Amino acid sequence: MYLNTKLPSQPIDNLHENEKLKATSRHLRGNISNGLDNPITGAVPGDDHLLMKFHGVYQQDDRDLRNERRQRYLEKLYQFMVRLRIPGGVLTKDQWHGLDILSRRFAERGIRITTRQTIQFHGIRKRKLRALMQGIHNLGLDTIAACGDDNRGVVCGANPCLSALNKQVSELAKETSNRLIPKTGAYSEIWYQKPTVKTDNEEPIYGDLYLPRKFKVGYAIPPINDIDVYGQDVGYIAIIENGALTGFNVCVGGGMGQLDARTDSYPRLADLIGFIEADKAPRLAETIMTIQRDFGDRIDRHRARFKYTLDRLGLDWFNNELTARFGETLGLPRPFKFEQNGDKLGWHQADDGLWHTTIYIENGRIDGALRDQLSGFFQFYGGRIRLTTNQNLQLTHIADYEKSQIQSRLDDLDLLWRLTPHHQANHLISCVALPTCGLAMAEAERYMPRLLDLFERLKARHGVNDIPITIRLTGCPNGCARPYLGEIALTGRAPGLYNLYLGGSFHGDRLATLYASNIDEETFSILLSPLLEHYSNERLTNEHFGDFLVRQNLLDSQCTSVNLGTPNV
Ligand code: SRM
Ligand code: SF4
Repeated sequence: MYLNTKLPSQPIDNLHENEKLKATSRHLRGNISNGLDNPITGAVPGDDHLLMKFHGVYQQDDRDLRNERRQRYLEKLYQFMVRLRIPGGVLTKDQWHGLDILSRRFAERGIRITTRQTIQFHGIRKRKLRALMQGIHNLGLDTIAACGDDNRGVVCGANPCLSALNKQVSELAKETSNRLIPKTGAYSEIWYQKPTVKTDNEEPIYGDLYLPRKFKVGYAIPPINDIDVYGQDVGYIAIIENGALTGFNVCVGGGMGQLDARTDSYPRLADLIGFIEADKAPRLAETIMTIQRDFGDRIDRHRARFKYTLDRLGLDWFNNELTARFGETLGLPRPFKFEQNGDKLGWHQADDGLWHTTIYIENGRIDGALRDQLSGFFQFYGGRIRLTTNQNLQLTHIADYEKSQIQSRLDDLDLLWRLTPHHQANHLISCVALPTCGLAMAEAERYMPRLLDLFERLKARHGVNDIPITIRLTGCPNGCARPYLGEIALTGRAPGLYNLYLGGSFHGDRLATLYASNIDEETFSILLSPLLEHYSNERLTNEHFGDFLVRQNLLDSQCTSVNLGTPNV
């Protein structure tokens, strides 16, 4: 039976297999420890890889090598991806230095900044996992709940112009994350090999079944919607009155993931439901999460996200349930304005009098020469660091007297151009996809430089090269680069083929529409060219591309489709 929910009781046998696994896992212990010590295979036997996600660890294999290994009768090249929990993306310089060393010692493909402003290491071998996890622990960091059916990393806008405010809000993000992480002793038992005493109330919030599915909370600081607040399960929009934070507008039920094969799966924009005072935000997030815990679908995992719970039970029902559980009604939403969802580049002197700037990192991937350049830079750097949800690295809290030194140092290391790359680069994000992501159907990160080049040439041909347009690229419809909030998006269908979405807004408050299916690169250019031409000739002053397409009614699907064949990735 359900152990911690108010749903009509369901026998556990009726629920999805993952629910049974969680229920019998002894709070995420499973047999993970033994699996790590098993030298026969590079994988973790049985279903324990599913439990390891809650610990921030994903079992993967190198998909580039699958065929070759199959032909040689070898098991897949199993390896692990480790995702850190870094609420608000805030790191010290020493932590960065430590992560750099760990990446060199344990990971392949360096450091990867994610679209939820944390760091992933790819390509870790099983026998090295514990040492890596202990290394992360020694830096004062952890990986708990970075994946799994729990509250994931809590994100916070990295608006460089509002640094004092950012400090306040990112502390709330941290408080929210700490409050909502699983409390099981399994994490330190398995990774640090420290015995813990298992109590009856080991998971006071989650209970034995944890959540039906992942859950995401984010704090945005207007006018920048870098976190894509309408794509979060719970999105908070900071309300600043007379220069001070008064609280947050509250949005619920956003989400990107969809399956092309299921018409009852879809991306959803969050609904704005009210206003809450700042200090109450973490508790409100917990209350909303418990509603999802108790009413989310535990039978059909594809319909288990909070957005479907809301659509199934209705916003009125939800608001009543929230008031009953939270003990008070939310206030009316307050005015705010978003201007963009890309990062704000260049140097900015913020409300704390200090300087902040963003280093553009293509795809968030820091490897090879770039990793060495950054290592050199950080040996000298005295300020602080923030990761952004656009996969960039922010240098923060730099005093006046340090700024020119930093500028020269960045110049010496050939990093200076990264503070103001070409407009378009800052508005294109892509997910990891191949070779590590098990769900990828097409390339994303590795294809992104070519797409950027192609798109910049297209824009130049139509004389709109100086106008930023958001593009999102993903290797499948799951939406890890939040494609459906881009003005243009390509989501992978098969090698070299993508679905094309158009018409999201520049600041991420309108969903893009499916415009063409299964298109290749050439068709992308053919379809985009006339639209860019129209845009070039007929746009209003300061009108963004997505808004133009909507105003001109140019979003009727082209229904272009090519024969898919059998994907061979
Ligand atoms: Fe994601 C699954 C990578 C942000 C929606 N995502 C995955 C997995 C773990 C594949 C898997 O389950 O086997 C990918 C690992 C690839 C790899 O090799 O590293 C993966 N997701 C990523 C990252 C690294 C993309 C990136 O390039 O930065 C992002 C890590 C975020 C983090 O630090 O926590 C990442 N994923 C997102 C986002 C964006 C966000 O949260 O702001 C979304 C859309 C928002 C949402 O959740 O609705 C997202 N990822 C998904 C989904 C679809 C979920 C759904 O509702 O259906 C999956 C598939 C799943 O969970 O079944 C998925
Ligand atoms: Fe993998 Fe798809 Fe997410 Fe890209 S969008 S990382 S291909 S799950």
